[in-house]
Parts: sequence; C-alpha cells; structure tokens
Amino acid sequence: MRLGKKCPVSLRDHSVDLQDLTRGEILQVFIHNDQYICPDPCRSFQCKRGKTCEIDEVGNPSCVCQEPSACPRGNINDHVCGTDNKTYSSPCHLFGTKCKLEGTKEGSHLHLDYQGPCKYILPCSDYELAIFPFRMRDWLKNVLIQLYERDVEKSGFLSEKQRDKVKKIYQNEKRLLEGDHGIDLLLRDFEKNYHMYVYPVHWQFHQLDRHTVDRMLTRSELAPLRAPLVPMEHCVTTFFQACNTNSDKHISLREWGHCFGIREEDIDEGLLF
Ligand SMILES: [Ca+2]
Repeated sequence: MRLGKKCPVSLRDHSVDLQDLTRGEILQVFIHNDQYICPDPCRSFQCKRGKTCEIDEVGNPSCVCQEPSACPRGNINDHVCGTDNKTYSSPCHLFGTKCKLEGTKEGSHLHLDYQGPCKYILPCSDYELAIFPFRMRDWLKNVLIQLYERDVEKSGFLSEKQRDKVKKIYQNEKRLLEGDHGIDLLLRDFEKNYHMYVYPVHWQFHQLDRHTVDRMLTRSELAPLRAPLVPMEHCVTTFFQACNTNSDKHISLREWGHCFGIREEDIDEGLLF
C-alpha cells in the first residue's frame, strides 16, 4: 500500500510516523508489518565505480560523481598509486577524481596503477623479462595446488571440474615442489613437465575474465592480478604490455597463452573453467 506522502532524505529506509511526513505528490511510503517505511530508492540502485547514487528533487535515483572528499578516510593499506603517479588515499578517491575528469584526456588516462603509495619501480631488464613467465607460471601452478590442498580439507575452494584437473598435477610424482627455484631448474621443469603448466595458465585467465563473451582481458579485468603484484614484482607492467602483441588494449586468450609459453595447439577455450 502506498500513500501520498513525501519522505525526507533523512528518514529513508526508516520506519516513520505519518505526522512527520510532508504531503507531497509522490507516492513514496509503504507499509510493512504495520509500520510506515520510507524506502531508499538508492538501496538497490547500482552505480559504476567512481559514482554514487543520489536522489533528485522528484525522488528518482541517479548516479553522480563520487566527491573524493566524501570518501571514507581509509588507512594506509588503502592507498593506491594512479597512472598519473599520484598517491590516492583509497580507490574511492582515485575513481571519484577520475569521474570528475570525465570527458578530458587526463580523465581517460587515469587508472589505478597499483596498490600502495607510489614508489620508484625499478626498470625491468631484458633478462628479468625473459625469466618472468617461468616464475609466474610456477607461481600459478602452486596457487592451484594450495587451493587443492585446502579443498581436500574443506571443500568449496575448487569446482569439481577444477579439482579433477588439479588432482592430476598434484599427484604427479615428478611435480616440482613449491620453493624458490633457480631459473635453470624452472626451465628444465617446464621442458620436462610442460603439460602441468597448461591448465594453471588457462585457469588464471578464466579467473580474471569477467565478461566471458569476448575472451579478452581488459585493463580492469587484469587489475586484480596486476595491482597487488606491481609493488613486489617490478616486471609485471612490462610483461603484460609485452603480452599484448597487437597493442589493442586487450589481452586475448591466444596472447595470454603465448606469453606464458603455451604452444598454439594447447591454447584451448575448453580449458577455461
Ligand atoms: Ca591484444
């Protein structure tokens, strides 16, 4: 049941006394368990990052730029570095700033570069770049093995299909155990046990690929992997730039597979699970 009463913003989502409401033209109050409730039109209204929901004069919700100064203050762990090489107090501050710059060149070039305050990132040498995929592939395999081990204790970390796949890697006696391995060992292992690395590389792509229709990783899809790694691994940015061989801003599954050394014939959409 709705009544011809207008909800003041301060009472949104609260139960109210009808006398407290001003008579308005908008039907905004509903009755729930014998109480009058002022609904909050913003409650189920989604805004994209950098925007926040606001209610206009006629009571309709709309998305407006997040005012950076109104962002939750956050602590030092929330700091992020923007591609403008400025430290922002939190992603909210960065994306609010980006929103306010919408339509400008500065705004379109502003992205979250990495987590943590801006710092000097060492240049990545050719040698470091060349060995990076070996280290990262090994790491991906170990992440999956760890998930598998946790899943054995308490299920819910992997799907059944994933579990079957990782089980084979886990049970392989020739598996290189977790540790800080020298490049020679990683290189030899990749040659000898190449097949163990194929699924982990696909798995990571699938984890990141949120809009699965195009089978492409956009900058924002790559961010959950990239942003926390950059402060620790100075080759991450160069590596992913090099992966994008046709420089079109997206990393396709083929580009991804190639940059991890997966052979053309083993790059398989069927392994994206
Ligand atoms: Ca590309």
